[in-house]
Amino acid sequence: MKKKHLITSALTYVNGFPHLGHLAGAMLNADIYARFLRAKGEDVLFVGGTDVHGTKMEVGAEQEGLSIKDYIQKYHDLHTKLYEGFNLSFDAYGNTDSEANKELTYRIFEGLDQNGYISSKTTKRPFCADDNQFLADSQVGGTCPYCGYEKAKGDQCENCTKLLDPEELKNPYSTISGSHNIIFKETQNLFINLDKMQAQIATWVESKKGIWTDIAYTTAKKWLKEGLQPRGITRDLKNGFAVPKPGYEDKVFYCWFDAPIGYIGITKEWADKDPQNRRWEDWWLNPDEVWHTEFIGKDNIPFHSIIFPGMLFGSKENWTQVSFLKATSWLTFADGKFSKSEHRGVFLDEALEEFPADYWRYWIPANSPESDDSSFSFDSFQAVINKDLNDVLGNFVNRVLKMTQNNFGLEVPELGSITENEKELYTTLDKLVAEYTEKMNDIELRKAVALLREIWTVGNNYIAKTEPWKVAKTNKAYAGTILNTALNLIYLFATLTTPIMPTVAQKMADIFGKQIQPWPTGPIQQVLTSIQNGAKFVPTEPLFRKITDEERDALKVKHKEVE
Ligand code: B3M
Ligand code: ZN
Repeated sequence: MKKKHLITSALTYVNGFPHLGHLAGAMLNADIYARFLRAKGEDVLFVGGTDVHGTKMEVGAEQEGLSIKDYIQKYHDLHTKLYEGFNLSFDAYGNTDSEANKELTYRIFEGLDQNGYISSKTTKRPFCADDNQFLADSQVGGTCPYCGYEKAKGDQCENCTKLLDPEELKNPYSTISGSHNIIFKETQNLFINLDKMQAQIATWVESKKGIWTDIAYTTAKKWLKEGLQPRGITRDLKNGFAVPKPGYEDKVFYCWFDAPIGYIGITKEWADKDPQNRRWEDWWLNPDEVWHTEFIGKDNIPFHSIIFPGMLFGSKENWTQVSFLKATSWLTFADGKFSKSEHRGVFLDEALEEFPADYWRYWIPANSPESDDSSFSFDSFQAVINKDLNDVLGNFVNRVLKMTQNNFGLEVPELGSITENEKELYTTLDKLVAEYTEKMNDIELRKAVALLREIWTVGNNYIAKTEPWKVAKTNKAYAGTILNTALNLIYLFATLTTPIMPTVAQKMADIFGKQIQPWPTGPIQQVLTSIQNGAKFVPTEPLFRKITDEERDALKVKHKEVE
C-alpha cells in the first residue's frame, strides 16, 4: 500500500528568464496536484528547484561578464522569487549544485562503476588551442555546410535547422573568445552502459502501460525499440561536479547526469535541516510505500523514462522509481515561441505585475497543453477571466453575500426545512464533486478545471431557480434556507478551488473567519452544514476584476502578440 506521495517537477535551467510556458510545462500542474493531495490529508513531499550545471550556464555567465558561481546565484534567486510569487508550494526546494547532491551523484556513480555499468571511450572533441579548453558543440560557431549561414552552431544551424556535428562547420571559431584556433583533439570520457540494462528497463517500462501519460510511454517504447546505447556521462567542461575517478579529475559530470539526482539531493538538503528530523531515505529508498509522480515537459521524457531509471537500477540500491510520469506538451505564445530577447511573450515577472497570480493559475490549467500543444492569447485570457472568474464565481459570491446582508444582516440565516430544489442541488453536486475529484486524482487538469467551473455554475443556477430575493418577501424562512445553503456553497467552493487558486480560496474562507476545510468525502448535504446557523460573516471585496477591451489590446501590443 502506497502511503506517501512524492511529487517532483522538472528543475528549470537558470540561463533563461522563466515565462508562462515554464509554469504550464511542469511546475504549476505539480503544485496543483500537491495542494489537492494535501487537502485530502495525504502525506506529500513536493520537490523542485533549478538546474544549474552545464554549458548553458557557462555561456550565460560569459555573456553577462559574471563568474559562473555569481551567475547561477543571480538567476537561481530570481527564479525562486518568481515561483514564490506564483505560490508554488514546494516542500523541498534547491538547486543541483549542493554538497548533498554531489554526495548522491558520487554514490550513484560509484554504484554503477562497481556493478560494471561504466565504460570509457575516446572521441575527438573541439578544442580551442588559444584558450586551452574543450568546447561544447553549441560553443563552436562557423559556416553551415548546407546553407552557408555564417553563424551556425556546432549542434544546429538555426538558419536551415539542420542538426550538425561541430566537425562539419567551415571556418570554426570559439563563441566564447572568438578564436579561430580550433582543433579536434582526442579525449576520453565515461559512458553509462544502458545497453546492458535493455531487458530490465524494457520490462519495467512495459509495466507502466496505461499508467504513464501516453506520450511518455510511447516515447520510452520508441527508445527501447531502437535499442539502448551507451551514453556519455562526463564532459570536458568547467561547470559541474568533478568526476571522482583517477584519470578523469579534470572533467565534470554531464548536467543530465546529476540533474535528476538533484531531486534526491534537494530532498536530502531539506531533510538534513528539517527540525522534525524527517529522513530523505523514507522517500527515495522506499519504493513499497512511496508513489512517485514526476511532472515534466515532453522533451525531457527519455531522461526520465530510460536514462535516470537506468542510473538508479544500475547502482543496485532499492531506489524509489517514478510511478507516474506526467509529461506535458508545449504552451506556445500566440502560436509562436516565447522570446525574451525580442520581448515576445508573457514572462513571469511581468505576469505578476499585471494580474494576481491566481488569474494565471486558473487560465493555465484551464488551457493546459495536456494532450496537445496549446497557445496563449490575450483574447482567450480576457474571455476566461471575465466569464469564468468574474461572471460565474465572483458574481455568485457577491450576490449571495449582498442578498444575505440585505435580508438577514451579517449573520448566517437558519437552515430550515429543505425542498426539492435543495435535494436536486445535493444530487447534482454529489456527482460533479466525485467527477472533479477523480480528474484531479488522475491529474487531468483541463477536464478538472472544466468541472470546477461547472460546479460554480450549479451555485448560480440554484440561486436563479430559487430566487431568494423574491422568496424573502413571502416566505422568509425558506429564503433563509436558500441563503444558508448558498453561504455553505461558498465555503465548499473555497475547498474545491484551493488547489488552483489558493489565495482566492482563502479569501472565500475568510468570509467566515475559517480555515479551508479538508477535501469533501461524505455526502454534500452534510458538507453544506459546515457553516452553522447564526455564524457571523464578513463580506469580502469583489474577488476578481474584469479586463477591459482597451486593457487587452494594450497588453497585446506590450507583449508583441500583435505588432
Ligand atoms: N533542466 C531541462 C529543462 O528545463 C532540464 C530539466 C532537468 S529535470 C531533472 O527542460
Ligand atoms: Zn544551415
